[in-house]
Amino acid sequence: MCGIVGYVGDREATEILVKGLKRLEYRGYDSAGVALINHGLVVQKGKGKVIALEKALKADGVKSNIGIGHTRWATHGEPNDVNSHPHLSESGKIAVVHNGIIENYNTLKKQLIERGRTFQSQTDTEIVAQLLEEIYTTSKGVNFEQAIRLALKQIVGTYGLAIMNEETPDRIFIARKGSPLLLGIGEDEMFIASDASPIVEYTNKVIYLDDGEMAIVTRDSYKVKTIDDYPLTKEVHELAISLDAIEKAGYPHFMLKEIFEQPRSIADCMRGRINPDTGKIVLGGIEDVIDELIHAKRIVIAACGTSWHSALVGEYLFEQLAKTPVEVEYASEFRYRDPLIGKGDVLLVISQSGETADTLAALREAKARGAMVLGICNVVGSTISRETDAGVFTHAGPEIGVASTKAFTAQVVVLIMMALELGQRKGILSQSEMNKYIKELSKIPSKVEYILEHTDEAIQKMASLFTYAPNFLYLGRSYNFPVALEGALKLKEISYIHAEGYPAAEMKHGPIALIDEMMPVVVIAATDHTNDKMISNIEEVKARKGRIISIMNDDNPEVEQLSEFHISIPTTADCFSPLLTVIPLQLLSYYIAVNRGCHVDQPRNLAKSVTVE
Ligand code: UD2
Ligand code: GLU
Ligand code: MG
Repeated sequence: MCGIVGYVGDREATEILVKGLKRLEYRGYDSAGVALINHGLVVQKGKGKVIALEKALKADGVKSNIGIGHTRWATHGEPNDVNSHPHLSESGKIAVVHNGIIENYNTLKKQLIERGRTFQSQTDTEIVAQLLEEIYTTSKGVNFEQAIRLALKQIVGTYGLAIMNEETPDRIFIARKGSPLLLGIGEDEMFIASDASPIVEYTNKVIYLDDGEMAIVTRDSYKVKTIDDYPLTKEVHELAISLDAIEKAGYPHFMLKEIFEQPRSIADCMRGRINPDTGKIVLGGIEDVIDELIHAKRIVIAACGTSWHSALVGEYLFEQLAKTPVEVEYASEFRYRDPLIGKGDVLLVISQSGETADTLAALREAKARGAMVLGICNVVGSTISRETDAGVFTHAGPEIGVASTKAFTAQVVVLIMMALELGQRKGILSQSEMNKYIKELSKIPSKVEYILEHTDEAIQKMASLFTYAPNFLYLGRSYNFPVALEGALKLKEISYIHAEGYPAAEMKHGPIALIDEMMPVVVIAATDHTNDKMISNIEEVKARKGRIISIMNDDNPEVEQLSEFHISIPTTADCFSPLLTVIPLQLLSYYIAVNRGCHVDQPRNLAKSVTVE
């Protein structure tokens, strides 16, 4: 999920690698490292900034004309020196850098340990180096390139890989499945990178690897083929974009990039955890505490901001699917109000960064009072993930835009998986219900993709009509009430328009007074079991001449007829609906903010992770 860079040519590789890693720093990372070949393989790596790596390399003074480098954003194993990349095979002859997640690494690791291999790290990546060496050294007549292909056949998951073997010191092997990789072609030199930012200053001729492809790269040649050994002739593209644009993968803002990343981040979050074949969900992170969770008197969820909205979705989920009572608290309030919590209770905290000060304080408070504390965090190794008794990582990849988007959907996916697993283990959900839910859950990434493809243009048009609206109202019921809050928060955060989210029926008790022909009202009418009620609420708005924008399921003629604008999205189970309905709202707030000339990625007065009380 983070950065890869590679070089082979006549120049000093360390300089190009270090510079390249610095170019990749914008993505956020926790450790960095390089592997070089000078007679044998030499690795320098560690936790912390690229500048520290640079110093260590200078001190070492290793010279080399070939190397691979990596900035890590941990998914498996905490960020520390040992877990940073490159990873070596047991003999130290093979080095690997990897972006992505090897889903079946545990099974492979067990097999390799049985064959006598010793592992150094907790990462999923190390198995690639070890498996490769195992195949290479034990299979007769298999050269290194063939060994790579055989190893890749055994690997399940996503990868962008760059590999070196000291026995073939003139070449770098790369392979891609799900994590981007490109090859930059120079004069008697070649560059490898996970995005173009590290190589744009050296060459503008690039080849983009597609999924299922690999390449063998030397200073003056490259061979691209499929991992089934079918040779390919790839188009050489010309890079003609600025560095800034490259860092954002061609998107004008990180926020938009992250919105469009959601089909991937949601799939990554579910990877290896849901199994449509067995109808089971296994969250390794809560395995040890599942009994305590099953017998919990109640779950209190504490969070701030967007995470608090996913917490509210969590309440509906746990109460419906697992019949466990839930209360949701603002972390900042919880800690100061002498809360009633103790043994037998579970406090679940949610934080993208895992560093949110109020949330951390709430967890310490609950822990001190004897509750079990669980976390849902995006950043591996963060303070909250370390101080909780157990938890689940969202694996959404680094989120850079201040307004949270992909972290929200990943949090909701984790809550869904937790509620389903708990519901099944408590005997509340039957196997056939589980099968149905899991099947539907596995379709969510493609449904999100569909929404992004089919609604983006209409939302842009709509946004231009409402750019200067001074107020917005967002209404939702049931699972989509928290989404109404989230839609309003997104708009406030990045476009500075006053917006309120409300439970649709509650509107009658106050906010309805605000409605006139100037007021845009976004109604999230995509929850089946409240559809009729929602229609009445829309009528109430319409009777007061409010301008209705509805987010509705495909084929809902009544809602469509009542709306001035409507965005149709695919149907799903009610309890999964927030994962789909929030997408158009993220886009709407984004385009309005852009039209208003706001600083989308760094809105005024806001910080990405709020580490003060
Ligand atoms: C974990 C490991 C993975 C592998 C796998 C084996 C990590 C990051 N993941 O993936 O490497 O060993 O298990 O099946 O190393 N945790 C907290 N608080 C939080 C979030 C997580 O305590 O807020 C703990 C959690 O209880 C677990 C560990 O961190 O012990 C990793 O959590 P995970 O969600 O990545 O777990 P899993 O099984 O998907
Ligand atoms: N899954 C690998 C790890 O945790 C790679 C992470 C990355 O893409 O940086 O080490
Ligand atoms: Mg409740």
